[in-house]
Amino acid sequence: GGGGGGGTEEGPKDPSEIVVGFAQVGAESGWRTANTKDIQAAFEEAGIELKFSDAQQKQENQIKAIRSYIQQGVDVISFSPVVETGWDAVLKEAKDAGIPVVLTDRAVDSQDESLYVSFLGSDFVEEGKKAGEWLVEEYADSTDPVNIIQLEGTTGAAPAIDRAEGFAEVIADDEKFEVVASQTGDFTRAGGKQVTEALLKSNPDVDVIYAHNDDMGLGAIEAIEAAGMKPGEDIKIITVDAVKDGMQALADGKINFIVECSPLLGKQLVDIVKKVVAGEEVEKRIITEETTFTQEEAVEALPDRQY
Ligand code: GZL
Repeated sequence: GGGGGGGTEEGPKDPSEIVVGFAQVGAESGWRTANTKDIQAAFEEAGIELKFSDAQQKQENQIKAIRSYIQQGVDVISFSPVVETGWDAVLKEAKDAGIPVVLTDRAVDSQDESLYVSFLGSDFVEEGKKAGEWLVEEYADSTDPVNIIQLEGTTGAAPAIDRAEGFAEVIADDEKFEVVASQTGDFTRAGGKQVTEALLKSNPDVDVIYAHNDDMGLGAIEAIEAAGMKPGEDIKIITVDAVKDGMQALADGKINFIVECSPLLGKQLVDIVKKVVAGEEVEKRIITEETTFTQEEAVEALPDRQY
């Protein structure tokens, strides 16, 4: 209980008394491991106990973790929903238990917005649009067809759905752009490599690969080189995230453009938790700041990249 007078009035809790349960997606990508590190460091720094679980990208494991946090009576539950659907029941259980939920990174498709107090993360449709805008600019002077392979993120995940939507919206304006094949690589390097190997066989004259994250783009680079072609030249590559390995490939000319998606959500999540526990208002939707990188900009930025 906090300080202050007797009775039921609880003063604001000291950070050392707050317990947060976090259900992470998994460790599928460089982005995810950077996100985990940043969140754990932020709570360590704030002196707030963080219970942490890794769901290996399985929704049922995230639901199990959320249920265990409810059982343990944590003060706040936070998680990054691996897919958009299927959360209403467990979020209702948290609400009935009086435990506020903060979404980070990915969204849920719940119609009932009372099931979470805040959603902190990027605007993935905007990220897809930025990728499309670079492509439109890059091919502005050409009238030849531009054949695109799209490497989708995890099926049903908000970033996969939205990055495809934003990209499609922008390239729809010019019929020279055609997505000749689109398949999920599940946000992993291995997935990106396998899918690219298969799709290059069935689509030999591909101009561009649009990968929903760096890791799948790095897998595509391996597949393109194995096929005796030059990534970044014979086939241009656009990715999203801007983690160190992606930025290195961009600086090396193997990727052509990266749309940043910041994994550094830890400090903002700590602030939201403190406000929620203190009974203060929090914004329902907090969109993270992020930019884009060309090859030249990657050379400049690489030395200072934190992740
Ligand atoms: C985006 C995040 C995505 C990253 C991938 O915020 O959900 O999941 O883009 C990660 O690298 O796997």
